[in-house]
Amino acid sequence: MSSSTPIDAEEADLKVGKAKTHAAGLTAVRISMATALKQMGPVRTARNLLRLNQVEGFDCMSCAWPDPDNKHRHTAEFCENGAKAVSWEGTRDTVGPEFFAQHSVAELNTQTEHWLEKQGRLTHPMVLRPGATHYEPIDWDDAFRLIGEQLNALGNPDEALFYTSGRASNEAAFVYQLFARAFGTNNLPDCSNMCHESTGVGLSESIGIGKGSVSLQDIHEADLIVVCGQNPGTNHPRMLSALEQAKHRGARILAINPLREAGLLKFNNPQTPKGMLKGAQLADQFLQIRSNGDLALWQAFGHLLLEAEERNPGTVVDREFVESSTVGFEQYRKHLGELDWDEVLTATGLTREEIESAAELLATSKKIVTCWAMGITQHRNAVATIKEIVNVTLMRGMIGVPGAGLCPVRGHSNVQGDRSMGVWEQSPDSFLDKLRDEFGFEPPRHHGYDAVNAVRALRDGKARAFIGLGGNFVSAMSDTTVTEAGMRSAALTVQISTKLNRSHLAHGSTALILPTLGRTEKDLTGGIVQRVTVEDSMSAVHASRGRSEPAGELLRSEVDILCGIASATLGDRVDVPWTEFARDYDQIRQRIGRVVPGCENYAEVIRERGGFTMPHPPRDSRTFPTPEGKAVFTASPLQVLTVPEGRVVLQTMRSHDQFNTTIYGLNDRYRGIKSGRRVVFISAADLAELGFADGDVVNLVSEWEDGIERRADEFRLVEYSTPKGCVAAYYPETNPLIPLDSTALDSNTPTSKWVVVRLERRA
Ligand SMILES: Nc1nc2c(c(=O)[nH]1)N[C@H]1C(S)=C(S)[C@@H](COP(=O)(O)OP(=O)(O)OC[C@H]3O[C@@H](n4cnc5c(=O)[nH]c(N)nc54)[C@H](O)[C@@H]3O)O[C@H]1N2
Ligand SMILES: Nc1nc2c(c(=O)[nH]1)N[C@H]1C(S)=C(S)[C@@H](COP(=O)(O)OP(=O)(O)OC[C@H]3O[C@@H](n4cnc5c(=O)[nH]c(N)nc54)[C@H](O)[C@@H]3O)O[C@H]1N2
Ligand SMILES: [Mo]
Repeated sequence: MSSSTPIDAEEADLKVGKAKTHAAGLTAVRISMATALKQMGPVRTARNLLRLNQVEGFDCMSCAWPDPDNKHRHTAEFCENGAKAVSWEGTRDTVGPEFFAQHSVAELNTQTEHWLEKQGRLTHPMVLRPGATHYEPIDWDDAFRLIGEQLNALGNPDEALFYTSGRASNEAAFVYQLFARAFGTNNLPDCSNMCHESTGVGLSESIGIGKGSVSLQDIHEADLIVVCGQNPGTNHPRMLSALEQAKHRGARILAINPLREAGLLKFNNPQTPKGMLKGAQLADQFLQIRSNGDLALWQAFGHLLLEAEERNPGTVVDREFVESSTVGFEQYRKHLGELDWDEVLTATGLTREEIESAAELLATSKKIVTCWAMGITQHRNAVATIKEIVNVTLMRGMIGVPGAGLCPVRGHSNVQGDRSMGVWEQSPDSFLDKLRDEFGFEPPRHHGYDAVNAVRALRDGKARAFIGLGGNFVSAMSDTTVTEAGMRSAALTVQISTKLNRSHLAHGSTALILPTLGRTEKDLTGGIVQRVTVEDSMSAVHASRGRSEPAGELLRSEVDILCGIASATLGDRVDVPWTEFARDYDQIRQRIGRVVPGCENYAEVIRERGGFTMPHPPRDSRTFPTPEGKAVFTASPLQVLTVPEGRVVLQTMRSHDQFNTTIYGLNDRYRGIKSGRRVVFISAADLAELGFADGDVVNLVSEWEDGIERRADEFRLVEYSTPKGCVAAYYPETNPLIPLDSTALDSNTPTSKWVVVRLERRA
């Protein structure tokens, strides 16, 4: 199977330089300002960048890292990549009816993701009628009516899919899931299914709640911060300020990653004169682990900590906590009593000494925070790995005490909030009961489709309509060929978007593009200044209000659009005041306050205090809402994934110049790549063994148990420091290689960090 992703002409100028050993610094400031000025002009730049992450400003959409308190907040509380996200949204270029009249869908399909988004902001609702070659303008009301007719014509409500990308506000998310359930389905796949789902599953099982247990204050108090499977220098640059402050206090950092990411090594903080001059050395120890070695590593940590406890009883295991608040410790201890070191060393590619010295850090530190992201969650055994991290955390009693805890670092700025609001294909009955009591209808109880199952349903003709609240499902999902074909077989696809992307072009028989306001823009729906609310990675909820002029007069807010669709579809089938909701979001917040656990008096609290932190029993009171009422030690078998002869394992990741499928530019500064994205980072040892050289161009062929060969063509090999057998390339170009069925056990997340490939010499 092959998918011909268009190739950017600029790729011809691809240049490979040396990888950097430190992150940020003056270059970052220069780049943020230059991008901002080019895209937005001076007035919008000043207005937007200075309001970023300030009290009464808007929440940066580039990641879910929390805002610092006033003591730690800078006047310019943004990073290079936040500035890029804001500038990208604030561009003065627009894409309207003339553009679509000029370019057919077929022609647009030959363009890259980078080109498509670069054309500017979508300004008009557009429709593509069955058999048409071009999108044409449509009135909002006609668009809503058309969608309503098509949804109501489906055989049953479960033929509709309601996808959410994690940028949607709490208000939009709440209205959206309410609409889907009133319509009659729990089909609410979201980007979380491709992202931190493994975290949610693993943490729910072991601590009873799927969210991280730390606040930013804990990071400021920790004496050991573990950063595992995460590239904060690019994806959460504001986290580097917190790490830098931690280092100044004398905290230590342990980094675990196959790549020596610049942001893990050293940071020159552009926000402080001290940082500018000296730069902070970040990782005290760096474990350059093989892909997927983390389960073995954390088992080895557990094993070594238990041994240390035996040598000096009472010094490593927090016995009081283990006895009073956990179950399963004895079983865990027995399980890890015997450890096959050969397996551990094979899986991790590390030496025993390296592992022992890291374990020593874990044994002797008093307050430990462990952070992780996609390098952990997007693996076959991701859930087991996360539970293993929890085992070590529980053993040391590092949860629910200041300065310690579990810190999954979320991606999209409101992905966590969307879940809290009920965007979940498996919402529990307790939530659905509340929804029923509040709105007087019976929500469906059977679980809906997650992202992977949504594609399967499209492929198998079980789903026929797709609504996307933001995002770019077609490019973000695995197995691009299957996903695209599935979308094309739908009767209806609707995308609520800010910019043009592939999901508008791989469309159903009838397709609509509904242009919406972004986070930075003034929302005057209903004639009043509206605010929305969001929840960050550390469960802090706060208000966000955009100030800049909308990119077009016809743009509507997400809430307004969703209420329009809901009202046109459901008429008076349910007793929900859609029109009032859209006129005043406080009305939605009042309902959130009555339905969503932990959000009591939501409207008032937001109005009066601007924000609050959601309850988290393990963090707040060391109580664990599991069926056992205690935190759970788990024993997982040690599986070591192996790679067949002559093959390598590919991890698919982000460059410094992208936000998921949004490609800002073709550089990856920290990794030394200029003007190109079709590169594969590979070790010198693999190059030698496979008979290739740096600079060779290859096709990637993925091999999977279904016998189908999936391909992505024309990638330049770049010699790089990565463990032997483990290569890396950017997503979304590599998504055609990931089989739809290759997912994490229990969470069904595509295994984006583990794809077995063969390199094929180009003739
Ligand atoms: N600027 C910018 N910011 C973003 C995003 C963006 O695209 N651009 N995306 C947002 C989103 S949605 C998300 S989810 C986050 C993603 O944030 P990250 O998780 O940092 O994103 P990735 O680029 O996927 O990086 C994965 C990291 O894990 C490492 N890794 C890969 N495999 C393994 C492994 O087996 N073990 C270990 N220990 N490490 C491994 C990789 O080398 C890489 O450093 O960032 C968010 N913020
Ligand atoms: N191979 C591989 N695949 C992956 C990953 C990986 O690491 N490797 N990572 C996965 C992860 S972690 C994630 S989260 C997903 C991301 O999947 P998505 O969230 O679906 O994708 P994005 O690229 O963030 O979506 C970009 C589009 O969102 C729209 N948009 C931007 N801002 C707004 C807004 O304010 N409102 C609305 N309505 N629309 C807006 C724009 O039209 C833009 O084109 O991808 C996943 N896919
Ligand atoms: Mo994500």
